[in-house]
Amino acid sequence: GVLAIDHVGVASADLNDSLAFYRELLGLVETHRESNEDQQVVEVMLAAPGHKSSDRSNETEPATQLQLLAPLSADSTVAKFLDRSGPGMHHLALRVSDIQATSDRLLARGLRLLYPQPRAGTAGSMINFIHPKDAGGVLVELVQPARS
Ligand code: MC0
Repeated sequence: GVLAIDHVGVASADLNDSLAFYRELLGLVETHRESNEDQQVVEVMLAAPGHKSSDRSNETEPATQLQLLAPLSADSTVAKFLDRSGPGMHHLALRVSDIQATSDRLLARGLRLLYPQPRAGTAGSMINFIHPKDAGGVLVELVQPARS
């Protein structure tokens, strides 16, 4: 099932501007940065100070994070989103314990997932997406974290 709200993805046309806002002005802490060639994005993860979001050693789930997304190419999904909608909220990611089991349950209900099999997400995670038209207008990402 769903363990937590993993992150909220925000599409950014300029990572430096977004970091000036969220990191410098608001004091969020950068926890991770990665280029994902498959998704054609650069992503920066930010957490509230005091949360060690990469620490999975304790019992509690890591904090919900903010994921800034900037396109790596003009034909990427995030570039297309920026062209159409401008910068802003892009997706809601739910952390699941078993992405295959959750996917099977959704597919059995007739919902569309974007990929036939999970793909590589941030920090070794496995990800898939529910089509926004089957999720009340929200692009919902399913993310199964890498085992620690
Ligand atoms: C498009 N639509 C959205 C949307 N993007 N609705 C809500 N949120 C979004 N982000 C709407 C469009 O406005 C349109 O509605 C309808 O969905 C279908 O649009 P389309 O033109 O057929 O499709 P596209 O080409 O815009 O693609 C949308 C789609 C695409 C969701 C399929 O963005 C996609 O494949 N996304 C999954 C991959 C992704 O987003 N990667 C970046 C994050 P109307 O009403 O106009 O018909 S990668 C990531 O997050 C990784 C690093 C991680 O977390 O680990």
